[in-house]
Amino acid sequence: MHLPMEQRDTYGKAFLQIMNLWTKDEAIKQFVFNKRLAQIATELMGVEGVRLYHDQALFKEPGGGFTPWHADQYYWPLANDNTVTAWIPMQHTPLEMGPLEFSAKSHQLVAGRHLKISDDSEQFIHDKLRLNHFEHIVEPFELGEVSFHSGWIFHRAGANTTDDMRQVMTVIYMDKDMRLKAPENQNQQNDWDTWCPSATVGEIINTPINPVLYG
Ligand SMILES: O=C(O)CCC(=O)C(=O)O
Repeated sequence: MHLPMEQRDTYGKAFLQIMNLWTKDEAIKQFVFNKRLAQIATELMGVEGVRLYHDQALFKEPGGGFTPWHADQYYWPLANDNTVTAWIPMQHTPLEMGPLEFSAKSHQLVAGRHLKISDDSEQFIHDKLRLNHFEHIVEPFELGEVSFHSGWIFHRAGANTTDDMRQVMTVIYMDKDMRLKAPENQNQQNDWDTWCPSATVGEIINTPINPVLYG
């Protein structure tokens, strides 16, 4: 995280990440455990309730690079598709700052799901999305707007060409009945070890760091 920009790879240039801040700070815990956001996540997925998978603060530095096309659920050892991330910018985020961009309805596309965030994912997914004529949505965010995206939707972000840090808080929700699946890649193994280490494959992820936030 402390390497100069020019020595980092594309993923490292995209943002600095700090995770599970709710375990370190009471004010952030109140924010992450906010029932209104958790209710919206629950209703969007049409489930009975949601649990926390983890939170994540993302800082795209001044001069920070683009976030390559990817789908989040590639990283997650989760048995069903009922996952959603609330992406919450902490400032007005104009196009020059690299707001989150989406490919509308691209959760229907399976090609590209096997790729981690990289130059390869940027190119491969870009080409597939163009070929299939998915609509590319890029809009600035006002302070106070919150974006929700499902785990298999393809998304990216542009570079931050401003002199200000793009600060974003995210909360990742999952179905409260979500079960752990056997990891299918090393990143999913790492996620299991980090975000729900005491969960058991095939069982509901009911651990102390995955509390039910709604329902
Ligand atoms: O903020 C970004 O640049 C990317 C965020 C992202 O991919 C996510 O929250 O799933």
